[in-house]
Amino acid sequence: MPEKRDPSAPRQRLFFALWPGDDVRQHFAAVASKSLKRRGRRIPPENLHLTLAFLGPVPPEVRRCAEDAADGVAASPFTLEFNRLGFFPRPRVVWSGCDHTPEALTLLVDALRRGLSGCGITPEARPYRAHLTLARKASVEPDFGAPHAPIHWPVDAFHLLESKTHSSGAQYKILRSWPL
Ligand code: 2AM
Repeated sequence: MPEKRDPSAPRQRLFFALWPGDDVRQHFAAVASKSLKRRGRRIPPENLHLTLAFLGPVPPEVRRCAEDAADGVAASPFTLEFNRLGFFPRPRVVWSGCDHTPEALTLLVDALRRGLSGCGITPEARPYRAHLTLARKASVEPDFGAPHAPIHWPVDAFHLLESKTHSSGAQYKILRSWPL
């Protein structure tokens, strides 16, 4: 468990994620441009990411605990193949996903979830579904889905990110990175 809390300490909104390089990012942006046109609020290309585990707004001692947990994660590099669009109706999110989830990704997410539960963060109960959000507040048929040109993303690191919300939208900052 994290050390004792200082209730006046400022909180940071944190999450672990995979962060694409520029070329992969441009491929996702191209898929979004081609497939979504005016559907929903597109994620700006520079913000595209794959969330692994969401911590929410946490105080400094929970951030330290999460970083210690990540230090203890041993995971292998892997390559993701994104090849289809899908839709989550409740948050109205259009995403790109993979037909096949590499075991190394599942093991990485499980290890992070286990580590975070030791920091007092309730782990997400649902099985992990790798999805890279392309647009929010989209209006499409609930069963919307379509294949897209495959995007190969070789993954050799994961990251801790801070999210800040401004009137102009979300701003993400990589705080720390861990090689796989
Ligand atoms: P998603 O778009 O892949 O679903 C940073 O805010 C990221 O954390 C978001 O892009 C979102 O990932 C995820 N996220 C935000 N709020 C969340 C919540 N309440 N539960 C789980 N994940 C959340």
